[in-house]
Parts: sequence; structure tokens; C-alpha cells
Amino acid sequence: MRDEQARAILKRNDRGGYTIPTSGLYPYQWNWDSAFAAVGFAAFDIDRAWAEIETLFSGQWNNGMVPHILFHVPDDGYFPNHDVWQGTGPIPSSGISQPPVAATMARMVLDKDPEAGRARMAALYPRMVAWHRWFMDWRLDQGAVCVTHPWEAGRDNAPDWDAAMAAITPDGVGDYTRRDTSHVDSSMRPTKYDYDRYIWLVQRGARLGWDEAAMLQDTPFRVADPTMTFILLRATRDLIALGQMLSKDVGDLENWATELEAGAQTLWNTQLGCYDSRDVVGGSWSVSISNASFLCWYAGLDAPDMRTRLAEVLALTKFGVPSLSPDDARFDGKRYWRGPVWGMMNMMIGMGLTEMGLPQGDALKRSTADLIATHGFAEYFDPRDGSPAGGGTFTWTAAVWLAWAS
Ligand code: 9YW
Repeated sequence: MRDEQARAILKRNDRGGYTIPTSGLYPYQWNWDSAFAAVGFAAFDIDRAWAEIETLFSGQWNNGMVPHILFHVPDDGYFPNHDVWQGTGPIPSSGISQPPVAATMARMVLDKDPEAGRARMAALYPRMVAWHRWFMDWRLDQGAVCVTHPWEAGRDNAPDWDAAMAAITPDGVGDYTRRDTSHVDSSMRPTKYDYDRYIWLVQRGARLGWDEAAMLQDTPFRVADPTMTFILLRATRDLIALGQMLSKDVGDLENWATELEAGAQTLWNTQLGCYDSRDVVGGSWSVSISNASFLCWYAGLDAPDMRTRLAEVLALTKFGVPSLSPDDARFDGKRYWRGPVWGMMNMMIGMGLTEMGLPQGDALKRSTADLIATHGFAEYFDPRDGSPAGGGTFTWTAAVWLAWAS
């Protein structure tokens, strides 16, 4: 029954060539959501899976950046819309990116039917390389990948950004009406304090015409982040494999992988014994054991201490890896990226563990299957009792079910 429901959710959220995360709350095409949607579609419609990724890359900017949101059809139910973002690409868009899972998901789609996908992959390949090059040109700090906005990491209100956010005084941000809290209970969403700073950063980027060099000057917000670093490293390894399959020169990609591997080690917080976020401007660690920390195996990096951290965190929850360890004083089981469990994070962590030959990968798959089978296709879940939170009938939760958990 869940299989059928998952397929129905993808079809219901399909807007023709792209999928929205859920109607109401998120009425546009989101970057990493779409890549996950593609592996969901690949379970029953390969052609539609490729179309999802192709539509995402049709919004790529001249500088290689692939935006975090493509505003295909205007919708007043969302804020901030394109009039606030003023993205400068071929399709109305935001001005920042999101974790580059696309190459990894495209490789999974290709594996389903290599013959059918080869030409489509070949057309996407240079675009993916250009996007990765953009990250390497504009987002590195000592080889680790930085975010320039909390939304860029896809983990909007994680404690990872607290110090950098506190350094912003959101002067002149003006009045605005949030739309998210009319769709979802405000206790499950970021606070007004956070939103003022999100919008202030968007206004700054728009004012600077999203010129990366100009934005780097005196930036208050630049955080080296495990989500981005591990995901870009993993996706670069997948692009290398895809490039070799297509007989391309993968020399640049190999250099990037080496640089990112070294960068990942600059995220090791010795005192915490865990991968962590570094505020590049302020210089402090976030001191968070988050689900992004545990993406190390997905990136092909093992660390004995991380196995211990994982065992400690899993002992405190039943449904997989929470976005923040429950024994952290900042933990909030329902508030978005400060506690809840997210299906696609479980999937990436589980894939990594399994690929590394660690048995926890299978256990994580089983607990994610149990979570979705019992509590449905919510956006995210309270890790203490699995209760569904945020939006419902969510695309990436359906995709995780079809591609991995079921
Ligand atoms: C926003 C769509 C997006 C996800 C992000 C998640 C949230 C809100 O929803 O962002 O307005 O961008 O944090 O990871 O892509 O599901």
C-alpha cells in the first residue's frame, strides 16, 4: 500500500517536468528535492526521472550555479518570491544553491537502465561539471565547502548557523509577511529572529546582483559545512565514474576530490570528536553532532570516533539519525533542523554506511522503513516518537521509500 501511495504522491506533486516538494508550503522546484524525486521516479518511470534532472539544469546560471529554487509559475502562497530574490539566470530563481546531490542521484538513475540513460547523462555531464567548478571557485575555505546562507545548506535553522546569524543586525529588512506559518504550525518552523536574518541576506545578495566576488567582500555569513563538503565530495566521486564511462578527461575532478578530502578534515572538531561546522568569519565551532556530521561515510570517509558518535545518538532515538543529538541543550524535537529526523538524510547516511560495509546501514534502512510505514510521508518526524511534522505528502519522503527504504 505504501508503494502505491508513494507513487501517487510523486504524480500528485508533478507539475510537468518538475516536482514540487508539497503543495501549499513549497510550490516551486527545489534543487536537492528534485534530485531525490528523480530516484523515486526511477522506480517506475525512467523517462520522467531524467526529465526532473534536466528541468533542474535548465535553470543553471552562466557562472555554473544551479539555484536552490526555480520559480516556474508564480505563487502568492510563498515568501520570498522572485521579486525579492531577483536571481539572474534563464528562469526566475533564487540566488543561492543547495547541496549538490544531483550527480549522485543521476548515477543511480543511470544504473537502473544504462542504455536508455546514456545520451541523457552525456548531455547533463558538462553542466554538472560546471556546477561543481562553481563550488570549487566560490565556496571553499581550506578545501571545505562553505554556505553563504542557511538555506544554501538545506538545513535552514540548524544550530550550525547560530553564531554567524547572531553577527548579523538585520537593519532595514523592512516589513514582510511570512507564508510558511500559514501552512504549518509555527512551533515547527524557524523563528522570526531567524527569518529577519534570512531575508536580510537575500536582500544583500540581490543588491549586489548576486555577483560572487562582490558578495565575498565583508560578508558576515560564511560557514564551512559538513552537508556541502561531504555531498560535493561524494558527487564528485560519482562524476568521476560517470566521466570515465563517457571517456572524458576527469583530471580536474580528481584534483577537486583530493582538495575536498583535505577540506573535510578541517571540519574535524577534536574536542567534540565529531565532524562539525566552522564559522569562517567568526572563527567558532558550532559544537553540533548533527545528521550532516554522519554524511562522512557517504563521502567515502570513515572515522572510528564517528562510529562511536553514531551508536550514542542512535541509542537515544528509534527512527534514525536526528538533525541534532537529543542530548544537546539546543535540541527541539519538532523544530525543523534542530532535532527532527529527515528521510533523505537517513538514506544518504545509510547508503554510506552500507557502502563502507558497516551493518548500521541496514539497521538505518529498517528504522526508516518502519518510520514511513507507521507515520506516513511527512516532511520530517519527531525522533522521539516518530510523530509526523511539517508538510505532508512530501515528495522526498515518497522518493526515499521507493528508491531505498521499502
Ligand atoms: C525553503 C523544500 C525545502 C528543502 C530544504 C528545507 C526547506 C525551506 O524546504 O527549505 O524555503 O527553502 O530546509 O532543505 O529543500 O523541501
